[in-house]
Amino acid sequence: SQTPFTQKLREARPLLGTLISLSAPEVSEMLSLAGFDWLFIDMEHSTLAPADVQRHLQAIRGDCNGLVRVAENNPVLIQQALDLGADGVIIPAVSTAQEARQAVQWANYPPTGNRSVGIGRAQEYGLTFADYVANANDTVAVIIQVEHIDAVHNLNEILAVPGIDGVFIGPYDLSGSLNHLGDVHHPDVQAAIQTVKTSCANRHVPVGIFTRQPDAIAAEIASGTRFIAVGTDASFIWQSGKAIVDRFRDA
Ligand code: 3PY
Repeated sequence: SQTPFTQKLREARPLLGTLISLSAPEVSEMLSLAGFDWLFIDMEHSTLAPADVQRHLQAIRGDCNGLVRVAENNPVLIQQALDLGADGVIIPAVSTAQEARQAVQWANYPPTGNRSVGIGRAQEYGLTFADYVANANDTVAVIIQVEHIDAVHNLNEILAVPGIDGVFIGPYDLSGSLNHLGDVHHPDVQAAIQTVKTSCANRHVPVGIFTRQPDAIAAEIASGTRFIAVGTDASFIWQSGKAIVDRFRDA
């Protein structure tokens, strides 16, 4: 079984992941075999249904964590992703302390929270129910996404909410909220990102980020980013295919 993502976040090693958007479980099997530390399985912007996500989680090999981004901050979606056996949930667009508190509550069993009790893959269909319930509040990662300028303004209150295991910056939505949609290198967007990184560092909250650029990984690690999602499964396929087609055309 995998080292809990919450434990990996406490260690010093930076964690490299990528976005999973395609439904074939072989995609997660291949990328975990390739050595990614974690996979960002996306239910917000993909066709992935719960059964697809479960197959991805079942296909992961080695010490790679499967984290599921739910479609929205919602108790049913969070408990469902966790019952499928996700090592953690990524909650999109958390912009207030109240929203952060709700996410933490919905992802944790009583008495910490009010996650509903189910018997699914996470509990080995009931075989290890008691063990899972006893440990889930410690092992399940609750990652909130900071991806709106309102969240940056409310960050100190958000980070004061107990039970947040990490903050994942969404540069693209953040750029949209600053009226620079897609221009993640715009100084306003970069300044907001730096504010988030500094506040998280001050509070010892691990920070993660999405980037489309493999060249950006070294600088992210140097600046203290603890978990990085680089590119998407789909982008790996079309970029490799297009590079071959372009070489053929140029030949
Ligand atoms: C964003 O950049 O907005 C994202 O959510 C990417 O994960």
